[in-house]
Amino acid sequence: MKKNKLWSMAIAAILALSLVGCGKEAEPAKEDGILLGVSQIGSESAWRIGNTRDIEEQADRYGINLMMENANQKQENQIAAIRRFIAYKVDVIAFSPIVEEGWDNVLKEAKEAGIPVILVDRELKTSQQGLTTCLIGADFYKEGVMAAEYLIRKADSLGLEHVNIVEITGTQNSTPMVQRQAGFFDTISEDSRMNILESIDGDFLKSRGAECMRYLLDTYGDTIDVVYSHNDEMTLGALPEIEKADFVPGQDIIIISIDGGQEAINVLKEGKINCVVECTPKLGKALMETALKLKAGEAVEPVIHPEEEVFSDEQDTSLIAPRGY
Ligand code: GYE
Repeated sequence: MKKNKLWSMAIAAILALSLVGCGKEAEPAKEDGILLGVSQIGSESAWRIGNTRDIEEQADRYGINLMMENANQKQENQIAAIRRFIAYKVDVIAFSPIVEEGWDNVLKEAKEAGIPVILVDRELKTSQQGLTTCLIGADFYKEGVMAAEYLIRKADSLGLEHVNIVEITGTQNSTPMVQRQAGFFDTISEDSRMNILESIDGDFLKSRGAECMRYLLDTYGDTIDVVYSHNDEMTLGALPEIEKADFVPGQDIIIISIDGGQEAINVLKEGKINCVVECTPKLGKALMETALKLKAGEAVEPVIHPEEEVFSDEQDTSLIAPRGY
């Protein structure tokens, strides 16, 4: 990072500190002088943008000074950001690892510098224990299970005898990709009607969702009964391709998505998506509370999973409250 950027952040931090206490009384109590470095993956989805906004809002509420960097979907940018946080001597580091492997060196550097690291949203694998303190994020395995359980109920209600599924997955080797697939596969493997035609990497991106869907339609045509997509963005990319191929999404093909952003919920209400498993991006409050505890030297919960639900055509979708992301 350029020096002048560091200086402007330092000035912003000082300004933020001097403003604490001047404004209207806010709850929770604002803490003095905590600096939290957050490396965000990128801006690939409404989920991610909502997550970034929530972290910024909650840092503000708690009076925590935030250094937030966007890695534009690149692991090397995340590693470089964490190194800058260490050089800057932040109190706590938080990040959402884009993939699970490849973090050992930078995490050892944080440990040597005595800076605790919180995992937000996604997990990682390390060669030694104790390089991170805790995980604040969704139970992705359970999301996969909930998606499959919906499909089994849907197949029952339609009286289907054989169900051909295509899966558009999130970023290879990312925790939500691995666990959403595992939860779904483990659950459908108990139902002999279920058959996976192909799983294909859509990288959590809308453009890739469209490309994958074009390929899947070209390859499997009208044998596709179900699209299981690991996030709303890829689903929203796939739907127009299904329509262009003269199929009616939600009727000819059962569509199952994950995240529950407003745009996907609107499409669920129109009937073109059948089921959306919620994954909340609102992890900021738990993140701030955990960062404060770590700074105070207190013990923290090793895993915090938010509660999540399923939205589907089994319910009155007009009652779904605005989602906020
Ligand atoms: O589902 C997807 C995002 O890690 C839970 O990443 C997150 C996933 C989310 O880009 O939309």
